Amino acid sequence: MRRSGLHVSLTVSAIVLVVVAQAAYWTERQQNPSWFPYRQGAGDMYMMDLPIPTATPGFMAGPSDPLTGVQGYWPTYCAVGICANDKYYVCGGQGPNLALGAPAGYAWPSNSYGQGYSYIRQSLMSVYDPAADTWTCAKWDMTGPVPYNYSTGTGGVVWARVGDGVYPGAAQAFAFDYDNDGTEEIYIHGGYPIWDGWFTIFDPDVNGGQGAWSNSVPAVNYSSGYKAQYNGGCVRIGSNAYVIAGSFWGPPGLSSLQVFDLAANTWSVYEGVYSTNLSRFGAGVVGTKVYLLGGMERVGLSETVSLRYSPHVFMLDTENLAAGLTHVGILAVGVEQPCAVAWRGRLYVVAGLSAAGPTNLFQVFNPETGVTTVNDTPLPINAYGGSCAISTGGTFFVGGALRYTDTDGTNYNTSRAWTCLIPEPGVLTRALVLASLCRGPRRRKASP
Ligand SMILES: [Ca+2]
Ligand SMILES: [Ca+2]
Repeated sequence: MRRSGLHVSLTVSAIVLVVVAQAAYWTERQQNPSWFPYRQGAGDMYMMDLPIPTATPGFMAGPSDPLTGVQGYWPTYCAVGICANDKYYVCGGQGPNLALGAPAGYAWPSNSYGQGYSYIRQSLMSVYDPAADTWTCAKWDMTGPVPYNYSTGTGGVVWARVGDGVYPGAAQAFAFDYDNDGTEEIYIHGGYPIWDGWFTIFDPDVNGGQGAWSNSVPAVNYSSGYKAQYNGGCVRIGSNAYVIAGSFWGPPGLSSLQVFDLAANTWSVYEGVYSTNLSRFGAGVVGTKVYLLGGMERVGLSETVSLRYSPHVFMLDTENLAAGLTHVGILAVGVEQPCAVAWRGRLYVVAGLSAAGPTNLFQVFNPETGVTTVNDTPLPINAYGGSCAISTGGTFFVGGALRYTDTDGTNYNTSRAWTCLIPEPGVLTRALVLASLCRGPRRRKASP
């Protein structure tokens, strides 16, 4: 029998929590200017000879407007997000391209070499300073951070290598002070199409503060010959990096694993840690356990998709690698390419592509119970493929690069970015109410 007094008390508490959450939970930050290291002109192979378009009409009116601008603004998605050195780094990703559809009124141009905007692999390097609310971004003239995966052409002109750039997804990077100089290096594993499966490493405090890139030794081949990875997971525990699942990683149809010893610069290979290949999931670490949340599941040599928008949560116990991946729970709503982080024993999963389209859900998975709850604090837009990271103090960064579907049905990349403070476990959460979970896409107001 329910006691009416208790019932009233709980209801009032819930209302108060909702009001607090909705009023001040997500703070929108400056948008990532996402300068892309192309220069207008036609004098060099691969140089863009058309204005850089953007997939977010109306955002950057003026010099960087896609119809009148000359260079620069280039929102991506599936880029990595890393918190390090009190900054938030956003790197790589997919730029706007033909395969993803064109916004109404825009057509994707390509350069006179038949390359460029129709390409699915582009890269960027942007650094956000949360204290100043400012970004610095890679540029073709090399006045910003050194671009990721760049080439230098005639006259020292810099651009991303056509066909390079990566979309590793948000779950394939971490920070680690490798040389113990007090500055964390950024490690990005694999990405498409880095077939050697190595780590690309950014050391931010060299080269006059513009940083420099290097590579680890390549990964070790699996029996299939594969050793690259994208849309997979990569986390660090101590001085070991665990690189797991994803596409083009290990024998087809299986989830495999490699462990990279950061100190010894050596790889260890574990084939077939799960009978299905997982990709497009979120990943996080609690203690010595790695969690993979949501994503896509594939089986067999042909990599047949067996499950889109997986609700499954898998766990890898790094103290018992032989046990492989264990199914430990489900999400409230299955999503691919969510923004996922771990903090103080919980896994936080924001947004993602669900069967009903992009969501703004804020799901919280408790590995102690295997139960997922949903915060009453949705991201302000429905999105997926977003960069994300969490600071040591519990500030959750989402965006700077992400994708959403607008009310016209078009997919847009956007560089909008938000932060929130992760709530303590058990606070600001409520039981799952299915009817209210998936909200329809919203049209974002054009910026003035
Ligand atoms: Ca360092
Ligand atoms: Ca350094």
